[in-house]
Amino acid sequence: MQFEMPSRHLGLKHLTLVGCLCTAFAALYAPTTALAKKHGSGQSSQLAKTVKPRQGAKHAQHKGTALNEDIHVMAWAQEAAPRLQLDPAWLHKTMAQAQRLPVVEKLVLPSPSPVAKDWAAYRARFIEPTRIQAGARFWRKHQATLERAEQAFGVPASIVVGIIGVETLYGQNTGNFRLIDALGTLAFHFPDAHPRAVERQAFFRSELEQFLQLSARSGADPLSVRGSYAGAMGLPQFMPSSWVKYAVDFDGDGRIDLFGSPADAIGSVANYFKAFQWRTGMPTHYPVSLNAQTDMDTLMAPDILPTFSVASFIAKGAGLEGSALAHPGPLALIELRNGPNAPSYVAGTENFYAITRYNWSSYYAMAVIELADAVAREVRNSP
Ligand SMILES: [Ca+2]
Repeated sequence: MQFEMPSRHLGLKHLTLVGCLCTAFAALYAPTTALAKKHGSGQSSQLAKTVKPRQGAKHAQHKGTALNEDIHVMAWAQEAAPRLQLDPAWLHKTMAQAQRLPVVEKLVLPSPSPVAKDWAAYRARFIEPTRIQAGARFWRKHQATLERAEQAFGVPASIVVGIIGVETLYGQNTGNFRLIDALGTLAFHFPDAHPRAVERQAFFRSELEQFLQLSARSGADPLSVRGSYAGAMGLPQFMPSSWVKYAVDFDGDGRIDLFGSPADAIGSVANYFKAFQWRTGMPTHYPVSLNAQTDMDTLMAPDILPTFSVASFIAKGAGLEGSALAHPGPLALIELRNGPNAPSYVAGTENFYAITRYNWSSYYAMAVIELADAVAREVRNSP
């Protein structure tokens, strides 16, 4: 899932949602690259030894050519094995079976004919009965785990449910690209036509390396792991670097399995937000009213980065009411465009910003929040 959307403070022109929706949204919003997940080392984590494909899941065979036809790949493997402390024979054997996939190279490029951003159209994809019902089932089934995660990490159950729903429809769409092919392609053949090709290729090279280390450490077969075309894995669509840094064993079975353990996925999403400074009890956003005198240039300049105190927000002509007037932290004026119609605006808090650390898009964040609310209502109203 990707689009061309602003994230000015990050210097990104194009944003990407990682996951199952990539293909669906490639048509609607220009696809690019970019993943919200940051690099890092940290706790020891591992891939499940056996990654079982979802029953009945179809693994489309993506057509490609042998990745190691490129001499750079084997030269890299030579250099990388000692640096990554990987068995050279294992690394060579693994990379010899990796495929360069032209479809992946296409998917990371911005659309040649971008469609105007349209929050209403975007929203309609996620806030709909099938996803809300699936979310309510997930919530009821995992209620005790969600409550435990809320206690442990301070992140509301609804937000965790919203994320897993937007990312993979509660595990129904976790992606069918072999990780080794997706990451191998982007690590060595990231399309030059992309405006940030050099930087993105380096990012994916690092993700590939972390994926290989993760596989080797846990004894998992790297050729059996599948995910999005951009290399995101499991129910929460974690990139390898996020898996290494933020994934947790939340069902206590001694391993981290973001594919087969909803509990590990729930704990890992909550831990991710805790790491990105989720503020327990703080709303994500408030309604805001604007008028002809509102100083839009100043208010829009920091984009989604919360910058303005309540007093400063109001002084610049952005009206707030009720509990928003007592909000303790900085706010951002969030603009959601509606195609040819007038944009929608909200006042985003630090927690709105935290959701955009999962995926650098205010449209994504708003979809997560609204799905979270819709599922919470459904669970309340028909327990
Ligand atoms: Ca586990």
